[in-house]
Amino acid sequence: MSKEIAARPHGFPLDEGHAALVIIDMQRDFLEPGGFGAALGNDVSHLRAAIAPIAAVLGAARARHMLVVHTREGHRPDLSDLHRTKYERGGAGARIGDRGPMGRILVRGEAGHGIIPELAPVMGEPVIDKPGKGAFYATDLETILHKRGITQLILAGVTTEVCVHTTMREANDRGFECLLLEDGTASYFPAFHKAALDMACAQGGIFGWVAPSAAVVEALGG
Ligand code: TIU
Repeated sequence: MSKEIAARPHGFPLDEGHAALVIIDMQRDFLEPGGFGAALGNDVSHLRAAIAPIAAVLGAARARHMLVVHTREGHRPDLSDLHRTKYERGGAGARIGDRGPMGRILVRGEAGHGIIPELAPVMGEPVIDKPGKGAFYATDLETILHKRGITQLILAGVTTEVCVHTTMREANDRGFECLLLEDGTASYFPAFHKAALDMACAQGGIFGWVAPSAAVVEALGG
């Protein structure tokens, strides 16, 4: 039985038994001073606004025993899974693999690669390590979702227009229904955040739905 979540462009028919919460890249490297995001010249405080809304939905999802998946963007220590094109995106001293205050930037196993303590995964919640912006590229996420019978994704995390959007687009092409949390996603650029949300649900919901965290929490029974 589905329950409707108040959303744009129209109500989202939540099928709780087949829905998963996917929390994208809430890592110290993006959210804390001294990480990759800050090294690229960004103001990380914009991203921190998403923490409390995500925590609220996470609490409700766990209470309902929904599948919760966490992703982390990062690379092998020898950077053998890092395309040259991606490596060249950062400036000198702020490239993936460079040393920063939280260890080597976006390298698996380093402190900065970890998920922020406020949203730490618990036992049984899959953590997907992804080398790309999208969570489906070069990962086992699709297999895990199919095995659990998941058809709907509630997407949260950072940044709205980069890893969240890429993942939403990948998910769409794989047949998943996607709902973006409008206050549980964030960008270093508020204008990009707004545009990314608007374009997802324009044209009758070309990529999916957009809803505030409170509407999702309410649908999950508070
Ligand atoms: N997770 C994610 O969005 N990775 C990025 O590099 N985002 C930026 O906005 N730079």
